[in-house]
Amino acid sequence: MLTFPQFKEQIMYGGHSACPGCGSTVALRMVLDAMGPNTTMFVPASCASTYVGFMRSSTEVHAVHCLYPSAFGQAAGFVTARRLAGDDVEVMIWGGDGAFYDIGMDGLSHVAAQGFDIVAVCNDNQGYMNTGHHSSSSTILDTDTKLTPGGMRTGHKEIMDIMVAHNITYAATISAAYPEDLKAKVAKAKGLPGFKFLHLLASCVNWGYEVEIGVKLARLVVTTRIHPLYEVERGEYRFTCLPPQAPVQEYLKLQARFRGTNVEAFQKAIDDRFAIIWEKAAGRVAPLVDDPAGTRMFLQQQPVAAGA
Ligand SMILES: Cc1ncc(C[n+]2csc(CCOP(=O)(O)OP(=O)(O)O)c2C)c(N)n1
Ligand code: SF4
Repeated sequence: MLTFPQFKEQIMYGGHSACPGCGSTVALRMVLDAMGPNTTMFVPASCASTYVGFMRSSTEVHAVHCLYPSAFGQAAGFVTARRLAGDDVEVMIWGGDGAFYDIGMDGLSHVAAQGFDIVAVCNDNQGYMNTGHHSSSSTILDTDTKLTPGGMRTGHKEIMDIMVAHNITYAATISAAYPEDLKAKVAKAKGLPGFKFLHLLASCVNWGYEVEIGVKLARLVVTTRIHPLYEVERGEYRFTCLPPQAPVQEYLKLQARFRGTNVEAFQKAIDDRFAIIWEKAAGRVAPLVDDPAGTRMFLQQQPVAAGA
């Protein structure tokens, strides 16, 4: 039998069926390690349905494979029943942007508003990837997909804002390139009561990049501020990691999906969006871990944030 000793202490095994260069599986391994062995994971239809697996599982923990619209309700029913039975169990949802932004959003809204004790992770790769890269309502401006040849003309939904508007306990953005920040947020979410939402932006080879650079792209989404790392606890926004800013072109040029992008307009859209989040956070920066990403350097460059 094949074994993968380098992963034997971890909840997710090697040898799963994701594409080489997949950013989601790198993140899932870290998320599961922080969630712990008592976790039951609900997986709406997505690439995870295959790489988590059903005939042969790639995880130590139980995974329940669900229809898109029912995943959130199934998780809510499960956590309620198990807690009533006095069981020590953590419930997590690992779904794509298809489930969170589009097809499952009604169920998501209901369980979030009702405050079920669930850690819901949106594994967002900005498109329906398992079926070959079709746009979803998380697909970012200008992206060339099979449904948007020549580039997406509209902006994406702001899922963090939508979830925060549900008055949930905790919401945070995460990236696989910042493992300490990611694990601290998962641990925090797990320890809080009620509904917790984590927004992962995960690289997918359908974006048209060289397979070696999945994690590099996960770092660039943060440094370019396309996916800034922040958290919202009971309505209060704060950045947890703010590396010095990189130009968006550093990110765009590595992916075929942005072939036709107007770089200047894209940069402006990203800067405008970041300014809105910055304003909501009122300049608050509170790293959860010891500054692995140069946040202090950023603060030195931005006197407005110092002491905020
Ligand atoms: C209601 C419904 N519509 C369509 C499908 C077919 N389908 C299976 S996986 C998938 C793509 C999933 O995309 P996403 O949720 O973004 O996750 P990803 O595969 O990108 O991780 C689709 C469209 C389905 N299973 N159920
Ligand atoms: S299609 Fe994308 S999300 Fe799916 S396994 Fe491959 S790299 Fe990962």
